[in-house]
Amino acid sequence: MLRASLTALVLCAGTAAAAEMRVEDAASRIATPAAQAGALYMRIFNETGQDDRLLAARSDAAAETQLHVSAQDAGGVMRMTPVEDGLPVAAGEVLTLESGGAHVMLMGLERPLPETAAVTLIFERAGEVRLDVPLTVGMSDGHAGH
Ligand SMILES: [Cu+2]
Repeated sequence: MLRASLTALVLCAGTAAAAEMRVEDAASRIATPAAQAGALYMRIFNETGQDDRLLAARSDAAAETQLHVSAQDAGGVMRMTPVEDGLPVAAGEVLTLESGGAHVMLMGLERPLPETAAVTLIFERAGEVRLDVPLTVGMSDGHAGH
C-alpha cells in the first residue's frame, strides 16, 4: 500500500506543470476567541486530469490538523469523525469542504491566534498543495460548534 502510493507520487512528478489542484473560497470558522479548535472550509477543483484523494492536511496554526466529516447519528445529533481513507476527488470534479460536511479541523490552535494559517493539503497523487487561510473568529451564522 505504502509502496504503491510512493510510486504514484514519483510518476506524477514528471507530468505537466499546468495540471493542478485549484483551491477557492478557503475560509475558517472559529467559534469564540478562546476556542481550542476551528474548522476550515474550501472548494478544491481537481484539474490534474487524474482521480485523486485528499489524504491529510497539516498547518502551523494548530498542534494537530485532521480531516473530519460531520454526520447526524441515529439520535439526530451532529457528530464529527476523523476521515480514515481520505476524501476522493475525481478528475474534473470539485471536493467541497463545508459546514455540516467534510472539513479540515485545526485542533489546539496556536496562541496568540495567527491572522493566517499556512495549510498544506496532502493528496495521494498530486502531492502537497499549500495555501493560506485567514483565521476569523465568530462567523455570523450563530452556530456555536460546527
Ligand atoms: Cu471537525
